[in-house]
Amino acid sequence: MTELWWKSAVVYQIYPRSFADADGDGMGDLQGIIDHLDHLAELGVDVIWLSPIHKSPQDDNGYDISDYQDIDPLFGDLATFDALMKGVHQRGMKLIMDLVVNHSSDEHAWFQESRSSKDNPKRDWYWWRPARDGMEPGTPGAEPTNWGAAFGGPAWAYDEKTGEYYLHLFSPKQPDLNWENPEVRQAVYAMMNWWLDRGVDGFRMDVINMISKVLPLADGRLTAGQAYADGSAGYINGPRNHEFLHEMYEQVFAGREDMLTVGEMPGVTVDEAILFTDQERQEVDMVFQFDHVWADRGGDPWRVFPLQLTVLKGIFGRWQAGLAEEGWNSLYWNNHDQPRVVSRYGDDSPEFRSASAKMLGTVLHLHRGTPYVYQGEELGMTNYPFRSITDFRDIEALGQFRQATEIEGRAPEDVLTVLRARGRDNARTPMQWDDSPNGGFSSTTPWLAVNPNYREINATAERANPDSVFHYYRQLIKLRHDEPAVVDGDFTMLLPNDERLYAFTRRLASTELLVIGNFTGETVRAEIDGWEESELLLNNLPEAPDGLTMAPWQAVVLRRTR
Ligand code: TEU
Repeated sequence: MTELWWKSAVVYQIYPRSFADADGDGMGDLQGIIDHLDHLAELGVDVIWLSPIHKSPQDDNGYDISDYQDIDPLFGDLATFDALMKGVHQRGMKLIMDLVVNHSSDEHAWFQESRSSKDNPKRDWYWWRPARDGMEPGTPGAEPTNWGAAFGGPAWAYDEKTGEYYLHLFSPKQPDLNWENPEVRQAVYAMMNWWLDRGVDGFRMDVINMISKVLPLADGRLTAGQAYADGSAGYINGPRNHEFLHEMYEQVFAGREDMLTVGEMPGVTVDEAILFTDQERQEVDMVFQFDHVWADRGGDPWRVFPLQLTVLKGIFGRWQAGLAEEGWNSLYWNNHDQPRVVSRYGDDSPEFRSASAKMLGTVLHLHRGTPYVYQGEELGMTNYPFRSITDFRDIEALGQFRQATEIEGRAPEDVLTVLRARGRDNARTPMQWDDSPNGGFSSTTPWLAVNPNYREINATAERANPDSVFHYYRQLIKLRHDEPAVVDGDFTMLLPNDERLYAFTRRLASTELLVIGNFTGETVRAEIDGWEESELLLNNLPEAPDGLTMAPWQAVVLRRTR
């Protein structure tokens, strides 16, 4: 059982740029993290995942790496990294790194060589292709395929030096590595072993279900009104994805103990996830799926639909059932790419912010799987009140805004409405530590504005208040550590057609837990029998519940034995 320690663990994600600025340049850094390790130890989390801190031109805030084996000077150096790792381990926690190897930065030495000439030995380390047959290289529409890039524009950049295009599924400064080439894979595995030998405990693998492309690369389907095609059929879960991850396991993780690997996989299906996470197949321990964070977007990327609770329950129900026997779920509401969940699926008004943040935490953490807490979630941090596009810093928001308004002709105000609700900068505003200027994040103006609500919502205030979101998250994390049914119990969804209440049971041997969360601002009675004699383990409101009648945004966890 020792290799499955992560089933009872809770992971905390740090976005270093926005966590804590120790050197006063407006940007978070490694020393800032060291200074706040006790906050995380007190919260009780088991693992810290660091978003990229490697050397990078910061085109996509570090998801564009120019040296995989060095620290960006913005964040510190390797000595400070080692000190951080030591501090984490001393507190009984583990540290996992981000692994961004679907693509590198265009400033990485590998790409510099690759682009230098057609016969360079590293030419084939990236995806180079000539212009479309019969078209003038470098002219609109001459790209080798019609795919769009995630941050706007085509997925191919023309390079005059050699007269060919290179593939970039994200920004032009993030060329895709060619995993078909065994030298690329060996270089990646060597780099991973170097970090593990240094003492890190595993990896979160960025878009790792995009590393295998379908050959030959071919046009995708064009949708009316969109400038570029969705090429995802050509790169999501390609034919060699499982093979590559198993090879990585053999060359990096085999023989190492107590590692944690989690693959970020946009568009992954339940059936695929079972294969990726079945321990016997030796690929990864768990995946990040996206269904529940895409539940409010429908088919049109430029519309926001109100959440339908039955849809959300359908999604979680399928994932819980699908990975019940083989494989394992990860559980998250938030990360550095998602808006703040209390603003998205809860109610961030002063009246209900705290209750709804706790309710959302309860429902998530009581599922079967490993929960992830994103920095500030434990404080109930909210979305930012963006006024205009100039308030955004994210390459995705800026790129998509440009494409939607300038090329696709959408109304700027409509596009802004969606970016306000869903933009990634909502998650990236600086951590709110106290009520001093800049929220205690930095002594100077931060790279991205602090949410003006930092005077009310901050770590110091949360820690001082026993009824806070912070102390409630401590209880949730402790419950996972103490109650085996939270970790290993089976899962049964109740009231699947109810649009207001989220309810389920977890059962392990003679212990059964009942979890109910009210997703509305109204009082709702749960029609569930047989829990009169149960014990109340958790309740997110100061008042005791009235039987199974749930007050606005109330959540309870009950336990019975039979
Ligand atoms: O994100 C992958 C991804 O699919 C994103 O495009 C995400 O779905 C989208 O931004 C949501 O709006 C990973 C990283 O988490 C992200 O920060 C990087 O920008 C991206 O890969 C490229 O490395």
